[in-house]
Amino acid sequence: INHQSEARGALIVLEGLDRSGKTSQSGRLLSNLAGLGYPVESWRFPDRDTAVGKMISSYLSNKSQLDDHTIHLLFSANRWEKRSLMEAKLKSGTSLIVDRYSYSGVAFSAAKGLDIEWCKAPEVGLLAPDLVVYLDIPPEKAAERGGYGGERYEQLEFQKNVARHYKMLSDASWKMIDACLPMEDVEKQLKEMVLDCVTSCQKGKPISQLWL
Ligand code: 2DT
Repeated sequence: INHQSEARGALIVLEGLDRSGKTSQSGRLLSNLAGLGYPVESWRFPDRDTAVGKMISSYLSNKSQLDDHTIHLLFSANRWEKRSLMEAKLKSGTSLIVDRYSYSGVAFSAAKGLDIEWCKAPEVGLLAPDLVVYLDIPPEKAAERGGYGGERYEQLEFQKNVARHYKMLSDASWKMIDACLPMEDVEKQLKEMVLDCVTSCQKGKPISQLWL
């Protein structure tokens, strides 16, 4: 039997504050895994290319205003519209590195004052990540990094509030990396964690669903 052909891919999620290095590290991780011969893709949420994603993008750049509950549900809908493709990719053996997921969804909306349980509800039934890596950086340090881009949410006081909500959502299964370390060190730690996860998924760890 060729077990390799039946091995599924891993769902790896990177979370962290704005400017914590998620996007740079996603790119490095993608090259590292691809270089080792693993089928892998890099995704991000929000996916601004879909119709829902365009509404989200317009909201984030302050070109439109939406009620806090409404935008929350749009972010969730944006994950739901990718769910079946996500499952198909994983089952076909491709690992996905996802820059932000449901935890961003809950942390950012709850930081505005929405009830956490209400925020989690529309995420129930989405695919659960096999690994959540949190790039940990003090909000003040993140703010010092080349400034924010001027989108909604890119303000120190709000980011501090988001950080508090991430801490509330995190559990013992999350892997933390000190995002103040040099990029190469973060990259190396991330690669090791992810290789472990990819291996356990190949060995048959089942795909599960949110919210755990
Ligand atoms: P980027 O700067 O990473 O494109 O994120 N956000 C993101 C939410 O409020 N809810 C969500 O579900 C997701 C995925 C975080 C754009 C901003 O959107 C926020 C930052």
